[in-house]
Order: sequence, then C-alpha cells, then structure tokens
Amino acid sequence: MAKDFFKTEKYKKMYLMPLLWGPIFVSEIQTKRSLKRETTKILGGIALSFLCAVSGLQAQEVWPGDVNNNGIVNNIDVLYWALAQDSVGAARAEVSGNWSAQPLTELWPQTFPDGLNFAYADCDGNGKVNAADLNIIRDNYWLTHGLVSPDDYFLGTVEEDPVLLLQATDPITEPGASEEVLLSLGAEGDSINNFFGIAFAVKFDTDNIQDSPGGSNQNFSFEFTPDSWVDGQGSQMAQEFFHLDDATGVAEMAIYRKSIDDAIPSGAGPIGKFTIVMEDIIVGLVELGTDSIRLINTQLESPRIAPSSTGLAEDSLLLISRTAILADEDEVLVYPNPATDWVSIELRSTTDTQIKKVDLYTMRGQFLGSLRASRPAPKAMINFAALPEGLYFLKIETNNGVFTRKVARMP
Ligand SMILES: [Ca+2]
Ligand SMILES: [Ca+2]
Repeated sequence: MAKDFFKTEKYKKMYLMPLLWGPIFVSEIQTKRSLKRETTKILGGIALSFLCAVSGLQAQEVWPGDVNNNGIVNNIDVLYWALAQDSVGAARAEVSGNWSAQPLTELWPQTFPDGLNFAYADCDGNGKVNAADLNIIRDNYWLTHGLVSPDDYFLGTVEEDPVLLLQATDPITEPGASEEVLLSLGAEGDSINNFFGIAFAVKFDTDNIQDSPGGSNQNFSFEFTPDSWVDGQGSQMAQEFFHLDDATGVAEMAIYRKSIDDAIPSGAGPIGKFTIVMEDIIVGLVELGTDSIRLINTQLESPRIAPSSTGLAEDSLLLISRTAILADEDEVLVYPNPATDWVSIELRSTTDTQIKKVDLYTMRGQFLGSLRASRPAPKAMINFAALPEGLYFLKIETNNGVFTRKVARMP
C-alpha cells in the first residue's frame, strides 16, 4: 500500500515539487551551459532527496551562522537564532564557527515550526544556543554556500497593512549635522499581534550620509525607545542586531524578544530611532527607506508589512512631504492619472477640508509652480498640457494638512 502511495500525484506533489522548484528558481540567472550542468545536479539532488524522504535522514552538515540553512547568513538567521535561544542539545564532534561545512553528528530533539532542526542554531557546535552563536552570525554575515534559496519577505501596501515607518524628526538638515530618523511599526487601529521579532533592511543614500570608519556604526546608529511596546512587560526585553554596509548603503537589522518564555507583546507605535550624520556637502534629497521586511511571531508566521521612506534636505522646496502617506489617502482624489491636459484635484471628504494651495514639482524635487486658491475650495484643476512626458509630484495644501500625489504626464 505504501508502495502505491509513492506513485500517486499527491506524493509527487508533496515531495517532488518543492525539490524541483527550489534549485530551478535559483538557476534562472545562470547561463545555458551551467544550467545544463545544474540540471544534472538537480536530478542527482532529487534522487538523493528522494532517498532521504523515504528513509527519514536529513542533510548532516551545518554552515555556522546560516541558521535557517538557506545558503546565506543574514538577519533572518538572527530571528531563527532568537527562537532557539537558551536551548541545549548534542555538541558537534568539532566545536568550530569557521565558514565551512561542519558535520552534524546528532540531531537535536527540538525543531523550528517549519521543521528545521535546532542544531542549526548552535553555530559554534558546543551544544548550547547562546550569545556566542550570535557572534558567529556577525562574523560570517552575508557569506554564502551552495545554491542560495532567497529568504521570503512579506511586503504589504500602505493602504492595507501596518507600516514599518521611517520619519525624520526634522527633515531640514545641513552639512555635517547629526539627524534623528524615527522608526515605528504599525499605528493605532493597525497594530501588530504577538510580536516576537522583525528583520528588515534600511536602504540609504551613501552620497549624503557619512561612512562609519572601521566597521563601527558611529555615523549610523540605532537606539530603542525606552519602554516601547516591543519591550512589553519589563524593560529591555527587546534586543537589536545591526549590520551596516556603507559601500552598498544597506543597514540590516533584526529586533527580537530576549526570551521566548516571556509574555509576547502586541501593540503599535515607536520602536526606536536612528541617528545619522550628514556629509559635508549635501546634494539633493537625502533618502532612507525600509525594505526586505519579515515580521514573525513564535510560530514563524509572518503578516505583511508595508515599507516606507523618508527624506531630508537643506532646502525645504526639495522636501516632498512623505508623512502624508499616513493620512487618509481616500480624502484626496487626483484624476485622470496618467494625464494629458487637465488634472482635477478633488477632496472627497464630507468634512470641511478645503484646498488652499497646490505646488507642482518634478520627481527630482525641482519646483515648477504654484496654484493658490483665491479662497479655499473643495476642488482645483491644473493644466499639464505644456509639461513634458514624465512623473510629477503635486503637494496639496489643505486646512487639514498637506497631501502629496504622483501624477504621470502621458506622451
Ligand atoms: Ca540563512
Ligand atoms: Ca553554541
């Protein structure tokens, strides 16, 4: 009976499909020739995996730091490490955090919710998951082995999902200045349930933000908001992991609960702040944005989170108000979009919101002109006919705040 089951479609779907899709997905970027070689490897891999699936054996090696065993060491591995923290199991024959395949002699009794064994979280192989293993993730950060299967991120939209928000405290800056950029997650009425941890990247403008010398993060640092909601009951229950790369303009972070045994908080709002130092010459907008986000609860379940960006500049005209994305987007209607001649701006609200002024900018922040209402009105029209094809920003000032909209000019 078991033999027949192996021939069924259900079995093929269960075991063969995931094995097929993984390697082929990664091979897409490879050349035809290497793809051919890869196909041979894949077929070998299938045969091997098939045997493993039948006999119940698993791959028996650990690459120290690659806790989720996907081929790369990054901040997602920190989340997995945090989930396994303080657990104990069999030590490896050789205790080493060196970047090479470390034979795994005995599996641990515990597994992650996705089935992966806890032995992978013991980066140095001494039989305990603790801070020393986190240091190995740091040492081996961004190293890869074999075929990398990219980590899953769960990005949402500002309209539908909680936002991982970056917001400059004061968006007007000057050369050499130290500036604060606030980090918050979710908002009132759009909160996070059962927070265990979040991994994300902050992509930043390397031309305008000073490098931090010698692997320090002195010009790009993070500090928790005291007693924030991610701390929950008791202070400093949330921890941070920070990896800064000035060359590519990426700071990767993981924020995680210190212990899985403590009550897991739910909530929304400020988490912390970044402090960044401007270059001696600032050109245009200084931009920062969140990306590659994965929020998890203790079961590794990940709701979608919307990324966001913020900008700083020396000149207020260069600043496009990005805070408006948090305002009720339905309030302001801009149509048609894309446009060829007239664009209407209409306030849908039944409240007393009225348009006072509309400024027009290019995407690069160049100011093109203003339309000022002789008296505040619920509707305004702007003529785009004379503008060249491209994307434009409208900054719409009302008595209830400033909104921005992108409008495309069609050829
Ligand atoms: Ca990994
Ligand atoms: Ca260890």
